[in-house]
Amino acid sequence: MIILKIGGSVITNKSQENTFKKQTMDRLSKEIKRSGKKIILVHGAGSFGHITAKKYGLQNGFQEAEQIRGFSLTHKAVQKLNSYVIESLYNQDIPAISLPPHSMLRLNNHMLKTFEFEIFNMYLKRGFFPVTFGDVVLDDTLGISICSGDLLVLSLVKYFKPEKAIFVTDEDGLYTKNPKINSDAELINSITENELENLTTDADSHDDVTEGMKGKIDTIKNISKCGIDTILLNGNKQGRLYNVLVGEDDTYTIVHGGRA
Ligand code: IP8
Repeated sequence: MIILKIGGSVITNKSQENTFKKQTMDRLSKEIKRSGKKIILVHGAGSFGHITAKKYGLQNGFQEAEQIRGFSLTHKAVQKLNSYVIESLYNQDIPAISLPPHSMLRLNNHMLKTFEFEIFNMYLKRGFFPVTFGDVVLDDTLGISICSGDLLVLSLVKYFKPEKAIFVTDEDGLYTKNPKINSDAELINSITENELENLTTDADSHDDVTEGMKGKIDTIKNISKCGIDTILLNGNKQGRLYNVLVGEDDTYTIVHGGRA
């Protein structure tokens, strides 16, 4: 089984609120279908969640009554994006089922407290294609908070020990420097968890409330510590997701899981 995250930067236009990149998602759905792989899919929020979450300061926990409205509005937005993703999968005859985090997990000071992992297992066993996503959630200390897709991936990896974790992003993989602002940045084809420690990242957060690239590297380090390989690939390039799903060669970065 594979844990697959499709980043919000791939399936939404991050600079324009609530814009879904349907063509890109439809192509990725086809590549998923063609691979025939058993997958748990996680997707990010992109411009359907981050802008409202930031406006209402949801990442900092409950501070004022107006945030309750912000929480609902943010959930409504990410749920809408999720419905578009699910529809795209259905159109490829993939039996997608939506598992919204707000109703099945709780955080405690941004860290995972409870998560009904077994529901994923039960749906998988019955032949469904579980889909979850970055969402607003309850937090025992902060009252309310955000659960990023990356935290979901890490938690699912720890529980399910999949054959690999895949991050579909809008870059070819990991670079020696942030490629969006450094023209001499070089793509890293293969790297170990130890070597990741030395990788510096310039912030590239757009309006992310969930830390952007720095957070992603921390997540990948933790996935590696579980002994699982992580692959980062460019979802805007046709066929790359399919090739990685079925284990064929292409352009990407592989982060080798450290065998403890
Ligand atoms: O896009 C963030 O999830 P991410 C979720 O995976 C919200 O970081 C609600 C902003």
